[in-house]
Amino acid sequence: MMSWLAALCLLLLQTGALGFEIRGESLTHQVITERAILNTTVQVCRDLAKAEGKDFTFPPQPFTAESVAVACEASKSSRSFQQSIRSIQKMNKRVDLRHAFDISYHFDDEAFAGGRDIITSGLSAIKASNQQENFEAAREKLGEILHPLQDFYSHSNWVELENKLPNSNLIRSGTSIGNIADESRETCRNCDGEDCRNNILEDILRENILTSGYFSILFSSKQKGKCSHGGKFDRTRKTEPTGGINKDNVNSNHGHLHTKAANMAIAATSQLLEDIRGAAGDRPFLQMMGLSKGSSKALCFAIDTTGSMSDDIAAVRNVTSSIINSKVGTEDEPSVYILVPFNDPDFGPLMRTTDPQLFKNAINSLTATGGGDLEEMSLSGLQLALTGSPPNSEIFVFTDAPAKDTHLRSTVLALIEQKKTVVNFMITSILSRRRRQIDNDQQQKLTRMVASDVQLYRDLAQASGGQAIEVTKSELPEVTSIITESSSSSLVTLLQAARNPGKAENFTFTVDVTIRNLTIYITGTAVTFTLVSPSGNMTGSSITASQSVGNFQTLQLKTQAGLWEIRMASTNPYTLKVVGQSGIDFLFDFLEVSQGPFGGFDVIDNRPRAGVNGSLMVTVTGSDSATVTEVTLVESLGSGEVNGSVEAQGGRDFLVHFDRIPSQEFVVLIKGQNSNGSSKASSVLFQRQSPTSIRASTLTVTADDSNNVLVPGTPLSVPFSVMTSGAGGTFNIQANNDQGFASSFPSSLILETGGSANSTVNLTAPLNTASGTDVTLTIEAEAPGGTDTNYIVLRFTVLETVTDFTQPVCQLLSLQSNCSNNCSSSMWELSVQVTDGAEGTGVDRVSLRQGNGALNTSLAAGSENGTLVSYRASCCSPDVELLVVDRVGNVGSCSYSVRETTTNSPQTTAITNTTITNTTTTTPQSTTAVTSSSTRAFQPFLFCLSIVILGLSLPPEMEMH
Ligand SMILES: *[C@@H]1O[C@H](CO)[C@@H](O)[C@H](O)[C@H]1NC(C)=O
Ligand SMILES: *[C@@H]1O[C@H](CO)[C@@H](O)[C@H](O)[C@H]1NC(C)=O
Ligand SMILES: *[C@@H]1O[C@H](CO)[C@@H](O)[C@H](O)[C@H]1NC(C)=O
Ligand SMILES: *[C@@H]1O[C@H](CO)[C@@H](O)[C@H](O)[C@H]1NC(C)=O
Ligand SMILES: [Ca+2]
Ligand SMILES: [Ca+2]
Ligand SMILES: [Ca+2]
Repeated sequence: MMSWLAALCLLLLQTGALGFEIRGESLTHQVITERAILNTTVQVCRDLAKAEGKDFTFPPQPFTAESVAVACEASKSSRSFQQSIRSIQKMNKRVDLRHAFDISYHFDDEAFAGGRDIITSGLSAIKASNQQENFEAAREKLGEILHPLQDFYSHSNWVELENKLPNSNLIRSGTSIGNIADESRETCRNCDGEDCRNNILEDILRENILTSGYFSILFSSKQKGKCSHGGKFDRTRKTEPTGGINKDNVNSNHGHLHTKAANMAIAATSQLLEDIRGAAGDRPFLQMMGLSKGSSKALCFAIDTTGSMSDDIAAVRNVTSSIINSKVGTEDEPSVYILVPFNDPDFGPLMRTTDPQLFKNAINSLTATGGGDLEEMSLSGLQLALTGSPPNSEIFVFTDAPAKDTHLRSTVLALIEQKKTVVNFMITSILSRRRRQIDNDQQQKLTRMVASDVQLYRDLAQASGGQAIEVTKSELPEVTSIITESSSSSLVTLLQAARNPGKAENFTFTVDVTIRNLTIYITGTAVTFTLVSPSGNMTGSSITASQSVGNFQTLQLKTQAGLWEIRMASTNPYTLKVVGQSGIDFLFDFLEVSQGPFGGFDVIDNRPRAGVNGSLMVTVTGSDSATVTEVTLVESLGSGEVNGSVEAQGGRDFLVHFDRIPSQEFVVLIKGQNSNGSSKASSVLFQRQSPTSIRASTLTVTADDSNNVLVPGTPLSVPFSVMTSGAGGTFNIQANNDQGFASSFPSSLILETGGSANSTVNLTAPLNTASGTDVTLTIEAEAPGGTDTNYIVLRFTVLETVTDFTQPVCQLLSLQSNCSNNCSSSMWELSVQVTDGAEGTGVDRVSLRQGNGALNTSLAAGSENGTLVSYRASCCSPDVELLVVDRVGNVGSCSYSVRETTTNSPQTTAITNTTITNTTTTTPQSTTAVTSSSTRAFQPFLFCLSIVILGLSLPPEMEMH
């Protein structure tokens, strides 16, 4: 399949421009998305500050992720905020690659109902995910639905109709989107170039009729009399009426309206975000954005709860208490606490909370029982911890037993790479195991975990940049300090290497002035080394504290900026890791030339291609002035390295090209400068390294996850394909999901050399699965001989079909006020009944959007779904806005006010006019039938073919496709 045609196609597409840029005056989907997120986030933080009686200072315009995080008192989570924005942008951009020909995703061809359906059903999934705190799933879906929402303003004539506000019914099902042109209604006249400004027919404009441009990259035919999208990709632009109406960039047919359309798209995006915020609540909304008050880090434990583990569990209790006691309320407080118990045959469920006390209780209620034979379900537990924790987390696995579920090895590796999460194993000797009734045979085996069992944990730890710490149960409390240290929000890795077998080697690393608490971790037995500080001091005087327990050594160093050296002299296997605390770190993603019609680059979500050239996007976090000067791919287990060429992309993004992606596993090492002043002398050299080891592959695994919603009880078929650029043969296939849902898939596929094969995974969620449940499916393909694997990680949201699209309504029962001129000495109060209607899902939450009085809610007696709300406030706070949310996240709002009007004479307190406003947001109700969109999906190579045959040249990327 990967024929000369595909190769030619790739070549052609390489002329496409890069995706992440801001071009000239035109605004991309990326910029529109970021601006709206920053804008809405600032509002949320301001409202929260206000509610807490704190001052709030708006950051200077234009906002940046950094400045907004600071304003939100969440400077420690600026990295995860940035990463969240990036992931939303990535999914937005991906719509142009995955759904290039689905008119509904772009509001082309007057596909208004289909477009709105994508937005509203996506919105339901986002709200359900947020309710279950599955924020990653929520972000991905958000990116996907923002694309059509934003395209509406570029591709329809909403702006030409001189609307001043976004179309808020695009986010509400069952409402009227507008007066949509009939299929037979002509909407445009011929135009060319400049005169396209006025190509929409006058009667369309006069009668306020909604239309959008027709678009096709393959066919020139379109509905008679209809406007085209226009632009070089659109073949319908040459069919009468010629020309187009898109506002994708300033040079488009309606480019003069580009800025207006883009600003409207920003406002519409803000509106949608506001709706999500209303349904989720302010704190959960910020969590979805990756912002938390304290650290951005999760505290995550996967704990073996089988019989022999009671000592270990006691140690976990201790460390948990000490972290919670010392960090709650500080900026190092974990953003979320995660616990996954595992046993045999059971594992899970995952427990996730932001409440430290609940977490303590959960750990306190763990008991050590059962487990049967020696091996336990450690990898199943770890899998759940990996999928359930935020990206870039650090997980601690406590066990004293080998894994029973070793078939999950490559799944766990895939998840480690994909989430860039660090996994540490705390392995306790099982010498003291007595509690089980076991036969003699097993008793023999129970002396100690054999080396090969431990090696699996060592390999996983090493690949993730973590440690496999092996100690006795009595030593365990001594090594738990590593948990406290690594839960510090600003932990960065300077250097990391593993050697097996060990070999004498000298490692150097640069320590910059921003680094605090420089620490070296070494694992291995009888590892000897010499440390040389920048001032030339040998081991000794630069070490402020050291500890050695089991196979694990910790050295705390006197932090001194400059070049350090550690000379390892050992021939025993070892791992070496140098960490510190600093605000400056980086994010990275491998890129590939996009297979979509618009060229550019797409982010690679799995292993990059081995042995060929490749590109990497690096983003510096925690500093607005840092630049990257050097990026190197360093083999994790050897000393080979590949240097890249670095191109600044503006902002904090750097694009790096490599002639060759190493075939051995490697880490990403960046070096750069942070100028914290104007003079060169004050610029600081720094180095950072990715903890995660990356593997490249000659296999490619792709899957069609365009339907990423699972209806309980209904099997979902997920098509996937496997390609190899190497030798053919029988490729083993595995598909594992973290929820243990039923699935079926072929155990192997046969590929020819350089060939590909397609198949499907069928996945079914049990009937009783809660809406918003997240399931992560990992599909892996293994080359013959097991030498090479690649994978794809897919996320699905379980969602019961939503039938409730209306928000709860308020009914004013009473309003009393005795407000006088001296407002501070008088009060007013009101009583409201909130209901969600007979067909509704019921009132879930009532909260204050505006007003600082006291709110009380109680279930109304005898009334179905009703909630009684009473509100009492000082007359100095005469307005109140209630936010009323139902169980599926439809958000309504009700405003009331007692305002003094027309009292000019200060003495006449008796004659006060009080206006009582009772506004409930209502939505026009109409029963527009929502029909599914017509899809014109083609294989990428097919439209490449058409480009070749038609001899189209590829223009630079459009801003809003
Ligand atoms: C910013 O957000 C607020 C509310 O979240 C919205 O009213 C306003 O229109 C947004 N500003 C822009 C420029 O979109
Ligand atoms: C827990 O900590 C307390 C004191 O902090 C100590 O006395 C106790 O031995 C510890 N227990 C374990 C199992 O680490
Ligand atoms: C490490 O450095 C020391 C001192 O410069 C040198 O004597 C030694 O040969 C080096 N070791 C290796 C393996 O390069
Ligand atoms: C560095 O470590 C010490 C002791 O481990 C701790 O007291 C201190 O708070 C740490 N410093 C920072 C900046 O976290
Ligand atoms: Ca056990
Ligand atoms: Ca067992
Ligand atoms: Ca409802």
